[in-house]
Amino acid sequence: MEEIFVTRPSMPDFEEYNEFLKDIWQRRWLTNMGKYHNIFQSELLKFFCAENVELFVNGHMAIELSLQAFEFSPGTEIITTPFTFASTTHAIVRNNLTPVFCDINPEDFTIDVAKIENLITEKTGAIMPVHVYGNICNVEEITRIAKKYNLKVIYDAAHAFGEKYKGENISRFGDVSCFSFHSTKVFHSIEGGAACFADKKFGKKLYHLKNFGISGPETVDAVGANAKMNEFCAAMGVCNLKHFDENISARKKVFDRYIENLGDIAGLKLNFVQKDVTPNYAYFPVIFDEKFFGAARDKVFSELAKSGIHARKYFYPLTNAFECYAGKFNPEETPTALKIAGQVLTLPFYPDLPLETVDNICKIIRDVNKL
Ligand code: T4K
Repeated sequence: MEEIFVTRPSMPDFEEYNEFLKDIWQRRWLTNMGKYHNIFQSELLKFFCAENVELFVNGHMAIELSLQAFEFSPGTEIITTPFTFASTTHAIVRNNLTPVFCDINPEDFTIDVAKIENLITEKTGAIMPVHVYGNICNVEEITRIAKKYNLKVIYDAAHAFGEKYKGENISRFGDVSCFSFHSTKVFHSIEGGAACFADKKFGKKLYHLKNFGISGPETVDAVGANAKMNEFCAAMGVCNLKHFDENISARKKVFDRYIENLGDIAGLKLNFVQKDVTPNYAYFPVIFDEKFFGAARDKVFSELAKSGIHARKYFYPLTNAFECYAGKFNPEETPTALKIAGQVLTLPFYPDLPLETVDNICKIIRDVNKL
């Protein structure tokens, strides 16, 4: 039985990547801001239409070090959502800051902007919303709130690579937007990440923080980490960037096929393209409402697994229900997120997923109630 996973990395031609490898081999410059790091950075600058881009070893470190670079005092409250990957919440906690969980809206699962202002206290320092599944947050309202209360905005844009809102690249919103280039993402550099931001001084801090806080041969002026992107990853990024558009077109075909197959089934909520957004078709989440569909999410999950189809429960459990945070947060305070986390399944979704496999996955879903 062929195993089908939730995603599968897109690969450039081996020969294409090999050309970069030959050069790296010969030059023996493997990491620490080398030739391909710098080429990748300048290509991304154009791609993102960003004022500044800093590369990282992964998306998590882009978020964690961005938070550190703002130099919030310990215990500063960061308003965020629990319907996300571990990274978002961990980045806050690892900076000795306090996550304050705002609920999500049931339409696109991003932060419920109507609930943000009630959570603001004198300890609030920032809002950290997540463009979850590539669904874009209400950036206009978030900007308005942040201005009114003088808060920073740090977007977890791990899923939003290449997207635009009203024609403007999504990297340009907030004080900083952090992207993931992990192998499982729409665009990858094996492992990798980037932060996009306007403030050059902030960028200088980020650069130091990703290299141990070293600012000169004899000067270490911050307690930094090692979060540099190596040359092999940067070269993969340069290669894959050339194929991004064709990748998105292929994803759209898979997306359309899912919609065709599942669009008319009662009790299923699909993730449609948002108004004014140029999408990247990053994930294919489906919400199973047991009452109307007739079967629970977990039943669908296990029926698919019997056929070797490994859908994932992104994002269950909520981060505010993680064992490592037991007793600290209460998931009941984010009831919509709690409900959605119990109903969601992200289906296999990648550019070269055969359309017949999509049909087969959808048939299993449709037939779940007959079993
Ligand atoms: N913020 C958000 C909202 C995020 O979703 C993430 C990461 C981050 C921040 C942090 O960004 P990074 O620091 O990771 O750059 C995966 C990814 O590892 C993670 O990047 C991603 N979010 C998350 C949503 O998904 P897992 O634990 O589910 O990965 P794993 O190993 O189970 O892989 C999923 C499936 O992909 C596998 O079943 C098979 C397939 N796969 C995976 C890899 C690694 C392959 O076919 N080939 C591969 O090389 O987290």
